[in-house]
Amino acid sequence: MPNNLLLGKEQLFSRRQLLKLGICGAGVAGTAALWHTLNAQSKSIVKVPPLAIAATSQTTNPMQMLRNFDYGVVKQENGRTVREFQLTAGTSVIQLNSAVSYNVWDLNGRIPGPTLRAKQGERVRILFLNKAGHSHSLHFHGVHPAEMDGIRPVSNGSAAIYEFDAEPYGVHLYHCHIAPVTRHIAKGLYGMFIIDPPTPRPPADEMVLVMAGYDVNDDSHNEYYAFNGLPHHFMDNPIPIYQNQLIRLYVLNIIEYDPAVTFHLHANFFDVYRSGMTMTPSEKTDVITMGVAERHILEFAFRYPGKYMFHPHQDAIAENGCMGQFEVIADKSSQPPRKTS
Ligand SMILES: [Cu+2]
Repeated sequence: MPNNLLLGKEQLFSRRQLLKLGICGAGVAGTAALWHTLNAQSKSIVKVPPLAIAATSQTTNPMQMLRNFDYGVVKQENGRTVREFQLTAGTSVIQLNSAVSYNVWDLNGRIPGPTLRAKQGERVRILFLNKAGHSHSLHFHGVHPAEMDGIRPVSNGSAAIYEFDAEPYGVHLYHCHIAPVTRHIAKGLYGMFIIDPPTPRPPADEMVLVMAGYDVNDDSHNEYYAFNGLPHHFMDNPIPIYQNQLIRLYVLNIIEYDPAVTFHLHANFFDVYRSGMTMTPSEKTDVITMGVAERHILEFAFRYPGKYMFHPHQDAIAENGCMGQFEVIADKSSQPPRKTS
């Protein structure tokens, strides 16, 4: 078990260090490669409409982040699959609307941070480099030893390595855990961490929706809210999906300052897989309450073409940016999925 080793950035990202860590090697083999192949095959039978990604800042591009998963670099070490990720904290300015810009902390130049994805039982290694000006850290939800808990500050210009086994499967998250934690999270240092189950879930059009808030005047209240980083983006740019296609939403509520929000889907009901930690749904509903850091898998298919909204049912939160819509495209050849009929 390596320590939570603090390294200078030159050391961490020098070729020698990368070689030592094995990043430069190829080494993708065995079950991990097979898992990728099977994933690719199952995705090929999922109907995903062509996506027009609107030009926004690199830091906040909700549509691009929607179906974007970071599988890291896979290799074999001592007979085990190790999945390595690199996360760099930085600073940037985002444009919340035509009049309001906001200074944020980002991870790999984006808010939310990358959606990291591993398979249960793999070894996960995260190389964290802090270039964001203040001390930060990465705390992962899941099961791991105390020294990997990510509460130790990583000073500006320094790096740390977090390493642990990916368990249990589910929809988890990671975030900075440096005080005041509320502020460090609200300024952008968070992302989703998906651990896939040993037996893959059925093929679906998979998407990530992260609900977050922005306190732009430092009064400990949010003035703006967003899905995937940018207020109102999915209202102005509806998410295209196909009629009768199974949709799998990975939804995270990381809205600080508000104790809880709901997630509501118009004209439909969804199956709930609480924390993504079951293979069978626990309930079917059209509105679910989510406390801070709660996250679930929600599955549904739309029977009828058209535009359908989704948003927290606290309307003030929705009206201040946490609101979007699906555009269901007619597909006469499709049949309703068995589970939503
Ligand atoms: Cu921080």
